[in-house]
Amino acid sequence: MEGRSLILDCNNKIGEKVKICGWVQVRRDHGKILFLDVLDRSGIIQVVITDKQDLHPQDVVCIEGKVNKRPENLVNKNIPTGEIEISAENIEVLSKAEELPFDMGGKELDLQLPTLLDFRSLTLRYPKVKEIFRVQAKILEGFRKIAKELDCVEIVVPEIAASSTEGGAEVFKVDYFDHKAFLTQSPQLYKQMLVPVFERVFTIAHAFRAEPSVTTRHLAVATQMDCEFGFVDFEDLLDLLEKVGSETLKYTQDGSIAFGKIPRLTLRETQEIIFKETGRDNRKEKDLTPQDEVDICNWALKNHKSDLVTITHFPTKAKPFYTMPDPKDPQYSLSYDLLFRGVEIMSGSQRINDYEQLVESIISHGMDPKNFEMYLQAFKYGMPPEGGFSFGLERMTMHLLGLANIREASLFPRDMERVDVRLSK
Ligand code: AMO
Repeated sequence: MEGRSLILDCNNKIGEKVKICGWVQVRRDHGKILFLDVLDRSGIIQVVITDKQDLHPQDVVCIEGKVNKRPENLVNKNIPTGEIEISAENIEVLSKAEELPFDMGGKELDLQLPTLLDFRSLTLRYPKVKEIFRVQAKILEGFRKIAKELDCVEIVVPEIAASSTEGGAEVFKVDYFDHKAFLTQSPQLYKQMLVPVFERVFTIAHAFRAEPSVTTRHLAVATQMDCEFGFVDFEDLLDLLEKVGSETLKYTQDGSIAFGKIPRLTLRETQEIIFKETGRDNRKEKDLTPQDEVDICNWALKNHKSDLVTITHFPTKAKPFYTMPDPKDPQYSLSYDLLFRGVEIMSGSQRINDYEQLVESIISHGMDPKNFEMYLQAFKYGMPPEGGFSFGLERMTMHLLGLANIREASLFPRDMERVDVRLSK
């Protein structure tokens, strides 16, 4: 728009004439004077209008006017433009908005989750909702930055595959011309195939999970931030995952995160601590329960001043086929999870890189090696020791911001009950 100033830049234009463009956020009528809060990508500003105007929230406007200093007693310390306002001289309406289904002018958007999601293209505009996704963008940026610093090449991988990757029933089938195919449950197989190509790769990919249950921490489509490294051993992988996890979180510049040295515990050690601390005896379970995850994170924060804790050595049987059993005790595997503030945000492992062993593992997991033909090629023709991990973007966002439900951390969440609109409608 010709001559447009960004709202935040008006701070440097006191006394000048400007043209701002944005959305009407709030309308306040005070007798003959009308106050508007107008919002653009840089910020929000108060506009003073002295003639009659038919303007409503979410109308798109361009306003020309003079930037004035506000009287001392009317300064709003809560916003960066709180010391100024614009007295409108000319108003152009670029787009009229229909009457809103709910009030978006308050300090909080007081809506139940289903309504928040039913009106997603509207509610995402609300500053506090929008802020979630600015933070999410930072997480993505931070992850990319550290992955590149670690010499990983960014790859883009397919989302339709001939076989399921993580095993289990949680896989979406798709009609692929005259054939059946699957939506990838993770970029796993492809990132591994690319290790002999680049040694180190990373990708940000969708994970399609036909999760049959409705929980506050599962989506049917999640975003995974994956790395895979060649020529690494288990200790290297632990160092790498902790580095990627903490650097990604640091990049958000959220001052509330505790970055003490990250404790590393085996699953059994973790369960032992939980037994001692709480009396709950899960020492024979093959995974941590949600409450275990909360308890061990509280323990790590209290004893190590760390919001992160690494758990290793999950039972081999409970892990996907590509996971390397621990040569010292093959019942357990060279696998790890990273927990953050009470939830698993990352999972990964050292991989089986021997072709014969991998074929055996596929069979012992009840799958057919024929369905993994191209994947197995990579191992037939020279695969170094390798491993990697995957961070869940929405889980990280959720627990960084203390959101109650993972759906709030996904722009357009998919679950059993919703594909944009409610399926039961
Ligand atoms: P896993 O299945 O543990 O491992 O997934 C890795 C991370 O992705 C996130 N995540 C999810 N987030 C929301 N909803 C879901 N349904 C969901 N599923 C997964 C979690 C989880 O920690 N291929 C392996 C990783 C590897 O070994 O490199 C994998 O997908 O944050």
